[in-house]
Amino acid sequence: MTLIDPASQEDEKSVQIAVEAEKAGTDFIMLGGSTEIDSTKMDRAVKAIKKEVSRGIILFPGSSAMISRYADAIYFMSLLNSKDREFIIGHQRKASTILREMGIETISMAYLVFEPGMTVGRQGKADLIGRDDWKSAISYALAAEMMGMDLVYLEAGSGSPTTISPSVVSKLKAILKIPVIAGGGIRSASSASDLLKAGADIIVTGTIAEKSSSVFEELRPIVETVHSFPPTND
Ligand code: 1GP
Repeated sequence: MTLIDPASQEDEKSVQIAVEAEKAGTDFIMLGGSTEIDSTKMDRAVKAIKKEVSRGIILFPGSSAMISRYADAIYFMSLLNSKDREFIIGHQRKASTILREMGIETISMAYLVFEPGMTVGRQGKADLIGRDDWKSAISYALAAEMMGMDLVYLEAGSGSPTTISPSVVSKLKAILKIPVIAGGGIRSASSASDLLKAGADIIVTGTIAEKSSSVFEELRPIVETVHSFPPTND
């Protein structure tokens, strides 16, 4: 999946990234990030991308304000290792009624932020999970599964110099039943491959597309690597 942060650039550039990412074979466009923007701006970005791209758009909101009725779905996410309850259940409480009224599909997701965490670690007041702290990761992820969440997102932070640890992913996948998303710091087919071999079900990249002059060239080998692995969950 390709993450585009509509706060990082003009809509025109977001559209261009989405078009190239679709050409490169990405499966979904994720729209969102840590920088606060309101629903009017989200609406504008979603509509602009939808006009040019047929891939589904899933919102990846940094707050309850980052909602758009024009998206195909939204990650209804909880930053389980935040020290601030606002990121665990506060934004979610504020958004739930409006999401039901909009009728948008919600995909419940546990969001776990690992070291170094980058902007989302700071903004989300995360009690960061150590890169190799698989025990802590497993306890959070299993709790999420037992609470009925659909997915677990393991996040190193956008722009991180390292990805989450493949060995933590494999320990987690050995006992977890729900799919695992890996994101943060993935900039090459080989780092994607390491995470996929460890059992990651979904790979998310953001920065590599936003910073590149040729999104297609950068994303193609990563997407091909992802698609060369058989699906690990039903
Ligand atoms: C951020 O995991 C995503 O939520 C993407 O990270 O920008 O480092 O690819 P990058």
